[in-house]
Amino acid sequence: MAKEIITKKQVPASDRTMCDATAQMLEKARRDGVIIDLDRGYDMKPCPIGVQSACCKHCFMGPCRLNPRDPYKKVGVCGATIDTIMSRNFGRMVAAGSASHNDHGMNILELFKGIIDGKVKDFKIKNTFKLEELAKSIGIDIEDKEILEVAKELYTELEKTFSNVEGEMPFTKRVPKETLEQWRREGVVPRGAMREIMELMSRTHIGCDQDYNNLSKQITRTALADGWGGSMIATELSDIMFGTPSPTLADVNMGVLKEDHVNIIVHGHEPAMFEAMLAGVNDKFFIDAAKEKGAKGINLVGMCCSGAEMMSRHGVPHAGSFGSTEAVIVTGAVDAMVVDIQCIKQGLASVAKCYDTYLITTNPRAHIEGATHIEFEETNPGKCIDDVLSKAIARFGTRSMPVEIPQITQSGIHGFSHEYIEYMLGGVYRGSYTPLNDNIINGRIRGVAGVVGCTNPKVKQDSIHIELVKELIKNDVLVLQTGCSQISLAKAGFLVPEAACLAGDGLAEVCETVGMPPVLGLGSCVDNTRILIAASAMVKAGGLGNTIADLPVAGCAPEWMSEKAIAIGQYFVASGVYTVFGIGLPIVKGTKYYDYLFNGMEKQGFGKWGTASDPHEIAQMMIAHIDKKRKQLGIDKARERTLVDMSDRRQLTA
Ligand code: NFS
Repeated sequence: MAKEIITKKQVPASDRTMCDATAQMLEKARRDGVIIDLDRGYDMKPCPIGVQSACCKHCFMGPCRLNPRDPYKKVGVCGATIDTIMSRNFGRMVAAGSASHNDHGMNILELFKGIIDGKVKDFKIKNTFKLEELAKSIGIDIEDKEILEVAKELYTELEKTFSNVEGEMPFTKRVPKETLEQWRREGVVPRGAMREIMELMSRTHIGCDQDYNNLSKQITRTALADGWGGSMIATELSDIMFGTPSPTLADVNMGVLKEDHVNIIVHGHEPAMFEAMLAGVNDKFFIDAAKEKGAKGINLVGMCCSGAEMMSRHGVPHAGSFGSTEAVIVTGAVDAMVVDIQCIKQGLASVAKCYDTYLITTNPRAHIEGATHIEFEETNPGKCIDDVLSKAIARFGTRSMPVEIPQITQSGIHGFSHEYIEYMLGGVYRGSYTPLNDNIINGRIRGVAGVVGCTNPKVKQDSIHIELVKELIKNDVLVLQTGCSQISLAKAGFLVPEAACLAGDGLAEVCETVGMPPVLGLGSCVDNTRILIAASAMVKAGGLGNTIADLPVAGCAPEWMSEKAIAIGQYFVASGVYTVFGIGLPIVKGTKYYDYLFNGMEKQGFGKWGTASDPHEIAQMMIAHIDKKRKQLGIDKARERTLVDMSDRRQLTA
C-alpha cells in the first residue's frame, strides 16, 4: 500500500463529520497513513483577503489586494473599487456555475437528438406523456402529431436555450406572468446561455463593466440561463428519456457496499453512463464472470448527484455525498469508482491508488492524472461498460487488503418529482397544487423551504444541513431537498413518513393525512429546477400572490462549496426566493455590493441573499422571511388560530 504523510494536528474524526460511517473511515485512513479531504480541509488556512473576495487577479498589473476591514481605503491599480472587484468575482463564479449546468444540459439535449435521429440505439424516449406536456408548456402544438414529430419540434425549440442570440429562452414561457414581467422591466430575461456566459466573461474583463449595478444585471441573466435553461433541460429531458421519478424506497450510506460482491460506485452528474452501467451489471455474462472469481454478484451503488438521480428513478442504493467520496474508498471494498463530470475531487486518484481501487474517468471533458480513462460513448455504451465491468471483476479476484465496511445504512423514500407532488396532493384526476396552497393559507404548513447543495470540509459534514432541517420542520415548514443535502438528511433518517413526529403539529397532520415525509427528496442539483416549477405551480394555483417573490418560501445551501451553488443561489434569488448560504459568502460586509445582494435586489422585486453560520440562526432568518410573506399576503392570522391547542381552547372557553 502506498503511504502518504499523516496530518500534523488530529481532531477527533467525530468532530469532522456527523456521519458515523465516514468518521469510521476517516479513522481507518489515519491508521493506514492516508490523508483524505476531511483532514485536508481542516488543515487548509484560506487567505483572509481572498475568502472575502477583496482581491482581483483579472489582469497582471496585480493581483490587487484590498483590505476587507477598510474596503474603501484603497482601489486596484486600474482604479477598480471593492464593489467592482467583488461583483466581478461573484459574476465569474456565476458564469462558471451556469456554464457547468448548461454544458450538462447540452449533453443531455444531444443524447435526446441522437435518439430522435436513430443514431443512439441503447436509450429511448420512455415518458411520452411528459414529452407532450413539456412541448405544450413552451407553446408547441401537439394536436394530431406523432411522438417523433413532437420530439423533433421540442429539440428544435430547446436548442435555442443555448444558441439564441436574441429573444427569450424557451422555458421562460413557464415562468409566472408577473415574475416574467418584472424580469423584463429589469432587463434580465435570458436570451441564450452561450451568449449570456460569453457576455458576462467579457464584461468582467479588466476595463469593461465597472458599475456593479449594471454588471449585476448580466450576472442575474446568466444565472437565470442556468435555472430556466440548461439545468431545466437536464431534468426534463432526463425524465423523458429515463423516466420521471416517483417515490421509491432506497438505502443510503456505506453499509450498502457488500464485502462478498464486486462493488462498483458511479459518482458524477450525467445519468446516461449510470443508466448504461445499470443495464451492464444485470448482464448474465458479467454476473457469471463475477461468480467465477468467487463473488456472489455485482453490486452497483451511486454517490453524489447522479447517484441521487438513480436512487430517485430506480432505487439504486447510495453510498454518500461529496464529503464521503474519498472516505468510501478507504473501505477497501470498492473495486471500481467510475466518474464523469463535476464534483470529482482530484484527491480520489491518490486515495484509490492507496487501496488498489480502479478510479475510472469516462468523460472526454474530465480526465484525472493517475486515473484510468475509458471513454463513454452514447452511440456505443457497451464498449466502456464492458471494460469497466471486466476491470472491477478482476480487481475483486485479486483483493489483497482487509476490507472494512461500516455496517450503517438508512432507508428512506426518494423521488418526489414536481409531477408526483401534484398527484400526491390532488389525486390522479384533479392533480393540483391547490391543496398545498390551502394548507399554507390555513396555516397548517407555515411555508416551504428548499434546502440543497454541497457539503464542505470547512464545517462538520452534514451538521448544518441536519440541524437546520430539524428546526424548519419543527416550525411547520415543509422541506424540499436535492443533492448532497438530501443525502445528509436521508442518512439521519428524515426521509420517511415516520419523521412526521419531529414536525410541528400542523405539518405533521398534513404528512400523516397524505402519508408523506416532512422532508421530500427531489433528486440531484439540476433537479433544483423541480423546485422552480413547483413554486411556479403554487403561484398559478392562486391565493398566494402573483409572483414567486410573494410566496412564503425560502431557500438555503447550508454547506455550499462550488461555483455551481453560487449560480443556483443567484437564480433562486433572481426568481424571487430569499436564499441563505451557510458558512459565509465571499462578499465584504458594509460595502455597496453587499447591500445590493442583501437588500437592493429585493427592492427591485427579486428575492435576496442572506448568510449565517449557525443553523438555528439560519432557520430563524428563513422563518422570519416566511412569516413576513404570510403577513403581506394577509394569512398570518389564520396561522395564529391553528396554533391554539386543546389546553388553550379549554382556557378560552373557561
Ligand atoms: Ni450540487 Fe455541490 Fe456536487 Fe451535487 Fe453535491 S457537491 S453544487 S449537490 S454532488 S453538484
